[in-house]
Amino acid sequence: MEITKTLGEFIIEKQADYPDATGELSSIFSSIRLAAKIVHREINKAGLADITGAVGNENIQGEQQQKLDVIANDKFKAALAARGVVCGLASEEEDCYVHFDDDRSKFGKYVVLIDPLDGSSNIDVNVSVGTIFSVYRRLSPMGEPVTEADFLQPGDQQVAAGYVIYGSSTMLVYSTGNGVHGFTYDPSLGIFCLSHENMCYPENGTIYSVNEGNYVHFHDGVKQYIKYCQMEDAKTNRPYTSRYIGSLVSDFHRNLIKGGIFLYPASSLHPTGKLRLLYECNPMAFLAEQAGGVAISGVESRTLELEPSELHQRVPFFVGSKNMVNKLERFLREFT
Ligand code: AHM
Ligand code: MG
Repeated sequence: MEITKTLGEFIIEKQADYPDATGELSSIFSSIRLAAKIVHREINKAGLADITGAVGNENIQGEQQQKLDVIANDKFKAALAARGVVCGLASEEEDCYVHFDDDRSKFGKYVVLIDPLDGSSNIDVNVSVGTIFSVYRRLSPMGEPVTEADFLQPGDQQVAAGYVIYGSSTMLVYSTGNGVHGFTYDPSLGIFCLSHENMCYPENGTIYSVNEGNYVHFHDGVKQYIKYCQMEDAKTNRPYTSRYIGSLVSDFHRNLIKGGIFLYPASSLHPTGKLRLLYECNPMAFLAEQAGGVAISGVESRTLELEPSELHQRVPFFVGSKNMVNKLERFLREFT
């Protein structure tokens, strides 16, 4: 790959578009970039070091914490705390939000929400996982402790969002509300290089991604849409291809590049859906919309406009190519 620009250079270049920028957001990206490199290193030796498997604890949502979940959470938290630019953090792996109260951090104007290692049940079987992050401006006065309200903001208030995919190569993909850009990590140089500038969701696609094992538990609208995907029709390139990794970042990343739809509906198993609004759905919805895609949580329910009620809230989530999500919405409207 020819190296055009590094992530650091790209961010500095973009910062020049905002004359009032103080560099705090750039520092947040530096922290995330550093932690991502460390997590990349840890994941790559996961089979050798004794870091796969469960810790033996359950997190707040009753799920087994994997060792790498805990490692990733610690690394991102430490990297963000060290630069003193973030006043608080909420993580899928922490029961409550964290307030950084050293002299520099407490005057930081941003909070970060993070899913440090999404899809972590895939680590033991060598399947791609990811980190998802989002950044908001704090609402509480600077210098004061952060409050829960700083984190319970609707997704359309995000200042930045992104993910790191630890796949066949490691990539960092982010948006600050001005398009979506992807950077591939070169481990031999230790730098992220611009590889996917201005990523755009194809308007149509032929991939649908859903845990079809749960089919019997889905509502009728989703069932009918899945049947539609499987029906033969040359004009619309159906039947579509079914692809489901079970790792949101990987499923999202593939569909963003190739065109497709990802579904994690509510069901009798997960009455409010499984994915977390703050750590998973909102950042992905922000990226999807920035790339020209659509993200909804139901009929006429744009995910980014949902008012969060609690830190670990779960919602149904449908995201992908514009025409595919719009079609799904028509099924949801008609059959539920
Ligand atoms: P996690 O954050 O505990 O890893 O769970 C989220 C993951 C997503 O990455 C993925 O889309 C989903 O759970 C898969 O769930 P399921 O196994 O029910 O299909
Ligand atoms: Mg997750």
